[in-house]
Amino acid sequence: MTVVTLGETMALLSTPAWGRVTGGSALPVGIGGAESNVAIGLARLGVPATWISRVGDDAFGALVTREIRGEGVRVLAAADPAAPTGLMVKEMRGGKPWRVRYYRRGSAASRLSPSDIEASVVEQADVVHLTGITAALGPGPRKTLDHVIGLARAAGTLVSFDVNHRATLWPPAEAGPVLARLAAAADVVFAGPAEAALLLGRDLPGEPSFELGEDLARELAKTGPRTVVVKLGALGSVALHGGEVHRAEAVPVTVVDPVGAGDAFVAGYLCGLVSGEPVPGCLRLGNAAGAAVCRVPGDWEGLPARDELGATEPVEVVR
Ligand code: KDG
Repeated sequence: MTVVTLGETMALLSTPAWGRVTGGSALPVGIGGAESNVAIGLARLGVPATWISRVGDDAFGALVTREIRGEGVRVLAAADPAAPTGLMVKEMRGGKPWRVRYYRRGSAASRLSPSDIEASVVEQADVVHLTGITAALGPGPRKTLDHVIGLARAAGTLVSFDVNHRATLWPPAEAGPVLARLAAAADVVFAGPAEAALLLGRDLPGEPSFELGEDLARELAKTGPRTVVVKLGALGSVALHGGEVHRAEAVPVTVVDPVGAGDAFVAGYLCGLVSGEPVPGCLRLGNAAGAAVCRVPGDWEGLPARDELGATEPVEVVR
C-alpha cells in the first residue's frame, strides 16, 4: 500500500507572536507544502509515501528535502539551478496565525513538468494524491497533473484530488473551471464547502452544515468522482461513496494553529482507504488527524502517529 503525491513545498518563516518583524528579529524557519504535509502524515501513520517535486538548488531546497526525507518519506525532487525554492511567511497576531504571504512566483516548483515524473512511480502506487495548488502554479504544473492522471488511469492507480483553492494564487473565475475538470477526472475528491460550491458554479448557500456538505457532495459526485469528501472543519466531515452518504463528527480540540488541518485530514482518510477501512472509518481517521494538527503550531508538526490518534488532548500524566 503506497501513496505518491507531488507539489510544491516552501520554506516557511513565522513572524514573532505579536506579528511585528523588527531589525534583528530571529524568525524560526520550517517548511510547508500541502502535498508533503499529506506525505508526512501518511508516513507517520505507517503508510509508505513518496513526494515528487522540484526545489531550488539552494539552502531552503536542502532544508525542504532533508526535513521531508527525515520524516520517512521517499523524496524524488530535482534541484533546479535556475530557480529558487518558494517561500511562505506566516504572519502572527496575538500568538495565532493571521495571514500567509507567498514568495513563490517563478519558483523551482512552478517549473514542474511531465519530465519530472518517473512513470513507474505512479504506475506502482495504490494512490496518487494531487491538489489544486499545483494547478495554480502555472502551465507546466498543470500539464504535469494531466500527465500523472493519464498514467494513473492507465495503470489502475487511484487518483485522489484535494481542491485546495488558494485565492491568493489565482482568482475563482480562473481557478473554477480548471479545478472542476481535475476533480471530474479523480476517483476521490476532497473539498471544503466553498471549494465545492466554486466547482459547481454555485454561491455558497449559508453556513456550513452536515446537510449542506451532503448536498454539495451529491452534486459534485454527478461530475464524475466515485467518492466526494466535504471537509466541514470544526463540525466534522461528510462523504458520498457508492450513492451512500456518511458523516463523522469532529473531534473536540483546543485550536492553536488550524493551518494544515485539511492536509492532516486527507492523510488520515487515505491511510484508512489504503488500509481497507470502510468510508466511516476513513472519515474518523481524517477527523482525528486534523484535530491533532490543530493542537500545535505549524502546518504538519502535530501530525499524529497511529497510536496517538485517540489522544487529541494532552493525556494527564499520573505520577
Ligand atoms: O494546507 C496548508 C498548506 O496550504 C501550507 O502548508 C502551504 O502548500 C501550501 C500552500 O500553498 O499554502
